[in-house]
Amino acid sequence: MASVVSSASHDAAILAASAKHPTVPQVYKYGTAGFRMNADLLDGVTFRVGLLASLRSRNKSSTAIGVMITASHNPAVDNGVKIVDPLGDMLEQEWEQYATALVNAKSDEELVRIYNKLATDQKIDLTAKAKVIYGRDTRPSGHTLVAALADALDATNTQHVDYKILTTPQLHYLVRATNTEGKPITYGKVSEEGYYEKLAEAFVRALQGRKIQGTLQVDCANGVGGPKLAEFLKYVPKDKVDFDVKVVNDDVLRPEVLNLDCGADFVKTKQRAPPNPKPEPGLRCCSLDGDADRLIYYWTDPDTGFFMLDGDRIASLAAWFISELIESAGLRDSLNIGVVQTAYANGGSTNFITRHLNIPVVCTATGVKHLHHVAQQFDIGVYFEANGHGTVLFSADARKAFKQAQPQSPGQKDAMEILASLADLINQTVGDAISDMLLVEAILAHKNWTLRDWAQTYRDLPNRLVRVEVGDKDLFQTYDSERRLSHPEGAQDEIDGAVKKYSEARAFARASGTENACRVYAEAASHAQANELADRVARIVERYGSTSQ
Ligand code: 16G
Ligand code: MG
Repeated sequence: MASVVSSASHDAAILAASAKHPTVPQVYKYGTAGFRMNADLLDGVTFRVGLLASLRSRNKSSTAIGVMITASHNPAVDNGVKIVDPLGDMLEQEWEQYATALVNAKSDEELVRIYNKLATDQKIDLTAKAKVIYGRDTRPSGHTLVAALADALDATNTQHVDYKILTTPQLHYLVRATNTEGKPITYGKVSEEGYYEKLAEAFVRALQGRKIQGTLQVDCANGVGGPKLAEFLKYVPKDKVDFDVKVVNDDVLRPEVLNLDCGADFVKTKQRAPPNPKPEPGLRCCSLDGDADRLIYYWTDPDTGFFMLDGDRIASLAAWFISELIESAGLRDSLNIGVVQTAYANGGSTNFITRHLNIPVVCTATGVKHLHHVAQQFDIGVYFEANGHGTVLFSADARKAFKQAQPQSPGQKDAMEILASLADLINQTVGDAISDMLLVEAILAHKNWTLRDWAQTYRDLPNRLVRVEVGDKDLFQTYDSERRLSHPEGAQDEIDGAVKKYSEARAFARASGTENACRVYAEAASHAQANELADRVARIVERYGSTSQ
């Protein structure tokens, strides 16, 4: 009750600003990637996200909160808005429902009521300082959405900084850098330039003079990754590193070509290289997605066609390289390492990591936030989704050990120095395609490997992913990290029955978190078996999806 007077003016300011940013009536949900939909629906949504971000900042001792405007790999007409917490990770899950409640308020008055109730329930002092920083991808709709966000921040007396066009991981970096500025352990300079400097410097250290073999062709999905990668490359010292990068699909002037027949999502879901420009056979290639937080490698071959190295392959490579370094550094007994995957991870990768590398694998539900939190429980937590989103997290103990342990031999010293450089090179807040790409390039250089050498480390099990239309996807409820269905009753028994008919087989069905459909994944010893199993399970899902309506 202390701030009745100021809260009255606060209410009036929000009401006035909100009147300029109405929402289109429909049910909104803060999903795995925040709010994401056709950009025409997002003006009022973004305004309300701004209100929540200011509350979140006040709830978190006035630390800076991030807001990213992007729809990643979605078509150009879509956009999205999501909130970044003070350490650069995704918004705490409990707050997702508050975002959903604010955005679904049916009138400006109800909006103000929900806003104030949230402040009271969370004991938030609305007169405390608040700070929000934000960025957007290259979508033209980002302009007006940013203006809606700024209106909410002004109405709530929130200090704000517009970083304009950024990759999603750059915004995450800036949030953490802002909140650690002046602290004993800082994350980096609070600027886009600081991000490039940190990465370039760590890349040089990680390479330890090793040569990068041949050209790397990077498809940037005609998104924000193009200009940002070009900018980053200016920071790589030519006298120290010969990094020959050919940037393609970097047209950000024609918005309609964003993610069109190119980018990491295209390559992963279509299982082929982007048609333009056609990669030269044998050339080392990779693709980023529209906001540069996913990475997929591949090459084409006149005889064998196309070979893809996805998030599972990157996780295996990183876990292998880092665990070897931990061994060489003599830190095996003091630091634990683990890999986090989702049910979509190819069984071939899981077997390789657990049986060959002897590294534990934990499976979580789909969505980066789930993987991130589990990875934080290890000293070194490697997490990747098969779609190419992921990173490696290093605990404070691990960083200390890399810097302070006394090396007993030149080999140990080298290993510790590489580990320390990787902890700077790899984005600690979220999956970052540019940073992950530098990690892969550094590992390949150390091992003197081509993509073919990397691909030979294990064999993927043939697999198939199918999208199944159902009346109501929410009928499908899962447990065991989305690997089994608890509802509709009976469906899981039938899936189990189907799986038993095939060798080395596994299958699961889950409701999508981003669209009204179910997804079915199946893998088995041969392509024919995987396809057949996927079809059978899809039919089971279809049947349960329609009879239960
Ligand atoms: C979102 C998630 C991604 C996940 C995908 C699954 C984040 C930032 N993004 O794009 O990690 O793989 O959803 O989509 O968490 P689905 O639920 O439709 O299969
Ligand atoms: Mg993305």
